[in-house]
Formats: sequence, C-alpha cells, structure tokens
Amino acid sequence: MHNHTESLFAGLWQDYVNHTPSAMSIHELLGATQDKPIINDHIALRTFNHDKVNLDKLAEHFIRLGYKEGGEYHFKAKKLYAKHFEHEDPTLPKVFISQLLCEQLSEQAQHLINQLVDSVDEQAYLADDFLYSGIHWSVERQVYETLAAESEYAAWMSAWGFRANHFTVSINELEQYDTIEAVNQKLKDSGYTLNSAGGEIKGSPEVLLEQSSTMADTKTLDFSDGQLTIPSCFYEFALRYKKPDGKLYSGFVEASADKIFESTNKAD
Ligand code: OOG
Ligand code: NI
Repeated sequence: MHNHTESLFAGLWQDYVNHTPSAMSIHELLGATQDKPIINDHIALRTFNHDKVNLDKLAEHFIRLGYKEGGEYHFKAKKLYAKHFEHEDPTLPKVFISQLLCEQLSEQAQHLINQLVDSVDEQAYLADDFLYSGIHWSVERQVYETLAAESEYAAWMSAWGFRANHFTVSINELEQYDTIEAVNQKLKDSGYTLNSAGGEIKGSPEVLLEQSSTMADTKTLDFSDGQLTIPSCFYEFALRYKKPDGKLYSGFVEASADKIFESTNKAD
C-alpha cells in the first residue's frame, strides 16, 4: 500500500474513533476473536453539493490513489445523491460519498448552509488532511436545530463537517462469524444499540448485501454560543454475497443505505 493511502486511512480512522469511542471498543471486541486484523468493507463521507466541497472534490482524494467510480445512488426523500468508489487492491475499503442537494431545501436552510460554506477556503479541499478536517466554520446551536428540523443530514454536516461518518467491518473477512445475525447478537449482548430502522438487518442474500449498524455515539460539542449533545458517528457491519460470475457484489443497495443514513438521527 502506498504511503499516501495508508496515511489517509490512518488519519480518517484516528479522527473517527476520537468521536466514536464505541467503534474502538467494538473493533477491539471483534478483533480479540481472531488473529488477523479487521478488514474494512467501506467508509462513508458526507458533504454539501456546493462547488468548493462537493462529492467530486472529496472523491478527487481517492481518484488520486487509484480508486475508480463504482455506482451512483439516489435518495429522493432525503435529498441526497451518492457515488461509490473502489480500488483494484481488495484490501482497500470501498468509499461511499454522498452529498446533500441543497437547492431542494427551504430558502432558510439554503441560506444557513451558504453562510457556513462561505467560510471554506477555495483551496481547502486540496489539503492532504481535508477529508478529516471537520468544520471550517463556526455554527450556532439554533442553526444546528433549525437545520435538524428539515434535514438530519444537514444538521450533522453543520456540526461535524468533513470526516469519516462511519467505518464498516467486513463480515466476510471475520474468522469467527459467518452471519450478520451472529455479529448483531454479539453486539447486543455487549450492550450496543443497533439501528432498527427498517429492521436490524438491511438487505438480504437476494440483493447480495446485508448490513447493520450501531446507532451513533453522542458527544457534547462546543457551538459558537454554547454546548449541545448530539449524535456523532456510528459503526457498520456488512456481509457480501457472490454474483453469478463468482465475484463478491461490490455495490450498495439504495433501500438499505436509505436506512443506514438514519444511524445519526437523534434518538427520540
Ligand atoms: C451513508 C449511509 C449509506 C451504506 O453502507 O449503505 C451507507 C451515511 O450515513 O453517510 O453507508
Ligand atoms: Ni455504509
């Protein structure tokens, strides 16, 4: 693996576990059941569709490392569009990048997001650490709450910015677990809360992909006018099935992804 690739994923992981302590404990819990390291199926990043920071700008970092576009996905109700990228080196995680279609939000929400993105330097996306650089703006609690009322995704972006939203354990590469049910049971027995939107298991062998995820950890963040305790990031688990050609399916499933996004929703 190239140095740049290694340091990018190391940087993303370090930042991610800083805000997601449950991911580190689950990584250790599953890691303790086997000799070889845990392999990541994919990671996911989020952004706004503004020119300075859109999906393509984030993707450039992976394209430069040899990643190729894999597929595209539409989430009409959530006003999101996504693409996935994959690398010919099978040990490298796939990358799922989504962007919020801001023009579909209310005038008020668009205005609030424009104000945030206005503070981002035109050249910011070029930095080696941009993908785990967090927010490039200051945000008031009321802005977060106003955005959350319309789009949980917009609110999450306003508070967390650019960083891995989740890493995903490849169940195919686990030595002691063959089913997603067994992984889920282990997590629940250990006290973790799974995202149950649409059922704990998203997808099926028929669509060649089964996924589950924890509900995001919560963290108290400093906003410009005080603190708020909000959802941070989550951990995902994926089991892939073979296509008729014998190769593992490498895409994503819109109906499942739609529910995975909700892992950062505020618990009611
Ligand atoms: C991405 C949700 C979709 C998947 O594996 O289907 C996804 C997100 O929450 O940003 O990761
Ligand atoms: Ni995912």
